[in-house]
Amino acid sequence: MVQQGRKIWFDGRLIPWEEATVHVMTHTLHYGDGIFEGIRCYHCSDGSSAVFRLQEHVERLFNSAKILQIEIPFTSEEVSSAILETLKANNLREGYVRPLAFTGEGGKGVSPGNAPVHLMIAVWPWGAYLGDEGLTKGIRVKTSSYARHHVNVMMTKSKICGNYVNSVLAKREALEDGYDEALLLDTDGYVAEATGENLFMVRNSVLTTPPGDSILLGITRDALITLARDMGYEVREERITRDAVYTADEAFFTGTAAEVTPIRELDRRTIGQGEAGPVTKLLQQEFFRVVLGDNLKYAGWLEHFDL
Ligand code: PPE
Repeated sequence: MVQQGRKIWFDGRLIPWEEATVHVMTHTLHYGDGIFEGIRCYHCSDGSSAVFRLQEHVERLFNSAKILQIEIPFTSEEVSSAILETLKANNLREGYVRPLAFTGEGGKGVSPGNAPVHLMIAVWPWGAYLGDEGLTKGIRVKTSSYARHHVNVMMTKSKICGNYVNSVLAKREALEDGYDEALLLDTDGYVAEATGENLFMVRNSVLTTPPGDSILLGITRDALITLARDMGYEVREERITRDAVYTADEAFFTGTAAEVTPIRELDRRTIGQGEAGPVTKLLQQEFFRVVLGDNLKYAGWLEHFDL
């Protein structure tokens, strides 16, 4: 259970957390036709707070809605200010932001018909997604028995609620088998992504990450590609096989929730030295400098606000 916030923004109004409820006939509850975002806000070194890449997340929210063909009844400017308003109303200096648009009551059967589209924004404190130890020492990963969606089965560029049943199945399997996270292959058998993270591997100081075919184009992935290139590393977007990861020098996951999490083992093969590798550590360090406002080169990625 998440540590709950105080207020939730629901269709334009801030209401108490406990009162933000929906009817059981909510269309999205039955068919999964909603879309969401995951955003982090950090307590910066200068004492202010900042949302990381707010504009890109809001843009992806609207693109997700476009792909699913639902109309968010607010403008992107309204959504951005509502996010900041919700953080302030909850007095949250650092934590996670979850905007979710969903179809309500009205449609019968699969078609949402004229069901209204609702939008809610919840925020809560959220520490290291894969554990503090995972963030420093690395996590153990298993290739999933479930494949990631084929590009014509689900729209993988959209954060559609229903897409995540695949993630729930894979995560449950990995945890029950004693691992921290699942790695999903695409339907051609190449490495796609994890249940909520993108993958990078490092070999001879060159970074490789799967191309944007059947994955969610992560905003953290994009940040890491930019940071790594600016630091002088070569970054390739290329298909990767699971055995290439087994023999990589280093591997790590990226995601809003997972931030930059080293992978120390995949399918009982130790990756590199079985700990966070030197390139991973450097990039992780740089990532945290950026989100905490300590690297002004990327100041444009931070939307500062004061409580
Ligand atoms: N792939 C998937 C499938 C995914 O869900 C995420 C985010 C990413 C890649 C990384 O994208 P980005 O956050 O833009 O770097 N996963 C979100 C959901 C986590 C959850 O448990 O819910 C997140 O990290 O917020």
